[in-house]
Amino acid sequence: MAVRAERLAAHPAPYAGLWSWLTTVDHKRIGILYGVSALIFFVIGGLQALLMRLQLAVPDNRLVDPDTFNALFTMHGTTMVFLVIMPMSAAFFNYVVPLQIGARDVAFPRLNAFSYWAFLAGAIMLNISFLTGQVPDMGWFAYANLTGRAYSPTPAVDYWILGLQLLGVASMAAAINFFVTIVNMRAPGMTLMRMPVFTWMTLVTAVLILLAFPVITVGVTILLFDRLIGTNFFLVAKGGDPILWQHLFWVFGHPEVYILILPAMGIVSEVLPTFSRKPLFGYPFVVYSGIAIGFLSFGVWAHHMFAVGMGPIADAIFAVNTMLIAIPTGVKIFIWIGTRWGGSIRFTTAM
Ligand SMILES: [Cu+2]
Repeated sequence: MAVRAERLAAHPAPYAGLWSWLTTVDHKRIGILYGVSALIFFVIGGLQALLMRLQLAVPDNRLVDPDTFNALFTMHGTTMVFLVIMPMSAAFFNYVVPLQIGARDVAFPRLNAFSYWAFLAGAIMLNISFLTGQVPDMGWFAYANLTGRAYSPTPAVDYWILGLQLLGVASMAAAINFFVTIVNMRAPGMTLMRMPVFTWMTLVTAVLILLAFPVITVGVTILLFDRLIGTNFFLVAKGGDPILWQHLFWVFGHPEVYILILPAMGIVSEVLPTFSRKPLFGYPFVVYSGIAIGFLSFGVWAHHMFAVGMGPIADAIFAVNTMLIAIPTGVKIFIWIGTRWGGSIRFTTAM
């Protein structure tokens, strides 16, 4: 005890002040950092949306010029996906998952801090374009040829590319961290099918991030090569294929839809039983439907590309796969109804 007290005294007040927030590797504090950052970018993204709606409120409005509108549209989309919803999910992963599985922290606390700061660096890289006046304006899905040197000669697209690369590294590091944490660090006796549903959805989301984010990270990297060192991946005039970009973007972009919504579905599956004072109705179905959604989410990306002329067979397959996702999603909806059925529901603020 004496030795321990001496050691503690040698580190006076380790958890105070700004420096402690900048150097923290504590999962709850990193969760708070993610949450606060997400709310700040939510305000920025919301203001961008507000300007767009004001422009559209009356005919022949001249509030913003067309190029500014394109920039608002691009930055709003990218901000909401990467700088608001994903970090808001990360806030809950960090704060809640170690508590739910009885772990002292995530598996790699320093990597966790690295994820947050890489995320913030990517967010700053993207938004610093407002200061230089070269704001990305090619659409948040960045279709070729609009991203080529000929149509975007300024560094605007490069801010977007470098920002997304940093955000991709941050997300992949976080996904590895949470995958390892959930697989290896559960309390004794907590089998997979005893895990809380939010932890389950975090695990599925981590797998989706690990499979989807390498695609976009490689995609933006070869786009950077096209722009900076003259390769021809996406430029049709030089023998490249602009449709290749659409495939790379959407084979990431559609699983991303479920990377965004599965954590929220996990939260709903925790909140409803708590405030209905009943256990979750059909726990295994909630888990398996979440896994099914994750699996199917990789087979639907070309529903964003029906206009490019892939042919009736490909169009039909992607249309049918897209409709199939309605089944596990519907299972979840009915399970949420079943959870509330006959419960004594409390409408608190949290509910
Ligand atoms: Cu989609």
